[in-house]
Amino acid sequence: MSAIVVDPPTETLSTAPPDSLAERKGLTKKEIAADHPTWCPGCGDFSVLALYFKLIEKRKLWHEQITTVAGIGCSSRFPYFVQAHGVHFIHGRALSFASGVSLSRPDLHVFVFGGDGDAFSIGGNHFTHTARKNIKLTYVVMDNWVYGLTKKQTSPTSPKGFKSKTDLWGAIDQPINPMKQAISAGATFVARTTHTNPNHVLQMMEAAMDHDGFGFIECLSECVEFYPGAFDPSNPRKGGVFNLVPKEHDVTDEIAAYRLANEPFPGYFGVFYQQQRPTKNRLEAKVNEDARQRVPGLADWQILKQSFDRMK
Ligand SMILES: Cc1ncc(C[n+]2csc(CCOP(=O)(O)OP(=O)(O)O)c2C)c(N)n1
Ligand code: SF4
Ligand SMILES: [Mg+2]
Repeated sequence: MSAIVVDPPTETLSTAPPDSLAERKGLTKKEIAADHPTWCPGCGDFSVLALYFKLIEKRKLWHEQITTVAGIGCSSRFPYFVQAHGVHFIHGRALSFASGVSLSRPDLHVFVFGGDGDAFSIGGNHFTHTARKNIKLTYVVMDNWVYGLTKKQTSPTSPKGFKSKTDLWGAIDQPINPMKQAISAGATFVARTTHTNPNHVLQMMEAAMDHDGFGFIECLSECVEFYPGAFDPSNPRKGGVFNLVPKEHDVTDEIAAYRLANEPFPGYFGVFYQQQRPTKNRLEAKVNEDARQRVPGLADWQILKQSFDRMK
């Protein structure tokens, strides 16, 4: 049976500007910022948005080179606040939508933002499969250890004992560890940061964007309304400690990455794991190209028709 074929992705997956546009100036924050964010004053999500604007400015990304995708949640309102192509999609399905964009438009850099509930509860399944398929995109989970939008339910990252509307006497379930979850699922870039350290957030976003594959960042982002002070132990300004991943850590060592991820809160910040493995984008492009070679001269729609006819 022939493979189903879509338009041929370009060979290089790059956000570098085409030559004809090389003289164009980078976008300013004013040109990329949309509506005023509707988050509560002091919400950690403001910082992540500001650093996304900085990334776009610094790396001279233009509107037509990026897309911003999210699911549902306070953090997932993100694309509303970015003046560029983007989608506020179904709860937990941001990664499936983003995967389609990434596979069909390899010229774009796809950024996905969302919360811990969106990523690890309803979207847990999609997280696993996007990671194992190594789809080229950058996924920033703004982890506040709670469901913010729906006003304080226990999330998969809420620690035991957290009192919420769903656990009046304190959470009793073992929380998931996003770093371990990402590494074991097959993510090829796994990093951790916190909204209180802007330089570090930007550094991690740039590194994830430059990674050819699924780049995952857990960014602690405080919900000042329903979980105030959750991350104070990681904030030196609140008497906490911000420990960088030790210099001698080998990011290609999966077991060492698990060891880092196993450290008790506040743990470490930086790149835990990075590995080069072919992306689904490249593998699928090759399958499609091979299919075209087998039936030279046929348009994609004709190849598709042949495939369907054979199934009858
Ligand atoms: C199918 C479906 N189930 C439930 C909801 C209700 N809902 C909306 S956001 C959300 C949780 C959001 O939590 P999180 O992803 O952590 O984002 P935050 O608001 O904390 O940033 C839930 C349960 C929904 N919108 N759709
Ligand atoms: S409820 Fe929490 S997560 Fe949502 S905007 Fe307010 S502070 Fe941020
Ligand atoms: Mg949340």
